[in-house]
Amino acid sequence: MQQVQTSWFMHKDQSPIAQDLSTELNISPIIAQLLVNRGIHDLAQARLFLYGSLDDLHSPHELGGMEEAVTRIRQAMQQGEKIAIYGDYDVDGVCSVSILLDCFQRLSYPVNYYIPDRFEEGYGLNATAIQTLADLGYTLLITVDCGISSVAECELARDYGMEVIITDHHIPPPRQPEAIVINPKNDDIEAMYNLAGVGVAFKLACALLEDDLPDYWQQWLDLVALATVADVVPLQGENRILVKYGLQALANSQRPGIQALLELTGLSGQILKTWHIGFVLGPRINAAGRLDTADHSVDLLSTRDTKQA
Ligand SMILES: [Mn+2]
Repeated sequence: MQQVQTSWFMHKDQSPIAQDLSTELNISPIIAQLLVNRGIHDLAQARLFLYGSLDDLHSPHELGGMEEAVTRIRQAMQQGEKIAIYGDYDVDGVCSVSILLDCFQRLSYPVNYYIPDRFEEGYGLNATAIQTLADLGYTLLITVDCGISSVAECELARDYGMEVIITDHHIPPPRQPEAIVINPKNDDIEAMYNLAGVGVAFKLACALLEDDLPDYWQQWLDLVALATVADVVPLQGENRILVKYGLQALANSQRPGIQALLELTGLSGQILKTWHIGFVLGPRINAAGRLDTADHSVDLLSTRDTKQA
């Protein structure tokens, strides 16, 4: 049998911070040093990294634009306006759409969604889609996972009498669209800075449902984990917590579409890791938008019918 030839080179001197972490948290000096090597420099940060729980999630209202967005959506619902969710064809986009669709369903308010065609239209808001939605009488557009660069398209929407709420996580351009914008990259809250598109849509959905069904948000954790991992955002801050709990939620998901997907991939009853999302589940959800239309993936994640799933 071949001998393993790996050598480990350790940082010789443990920094005083690492020693503190090791004593205070009762963890091995090696783990403490690893935390320090990864930029974790105080007890609170280390505790959150190792033991962060759902109670540590920030209120959605800490995100800029949230109040305005919630007020505008409630107004639209009171006035019976037609609302469309404008998504994207990747895992982040379809999970975001599915969460908001479910949220509005809980609120008993009918909404529709639009996902551009990957080949014909490409990513993000486009003029033809906006015109189509305006012609259909939509007056409020809520983007997920896109929109932060769509200055001209938002102007066009305005010309058509449509208001746009942008929820996005991409880095904003110097000039942002004239719209209600929720994007953690605009805020200075470290824990939420790296949220994926789904994290931002999730926060909006939490805020919309907090009066009627304050605990319902836990049912979205499976989709949040799925899209957060598939979108390859850093698993730090809230992402780490959302994925930690979301992976368990995914394995135990009551969503017929997730159950069907787990069964098909031989993952039913297994402990799920991020690898399973990145290389087994994610690509299958992405495939719909690459081969035909991402609507199939939204249907899969939204259906309550086992047969259809
Ligand atoms: Mn994304």
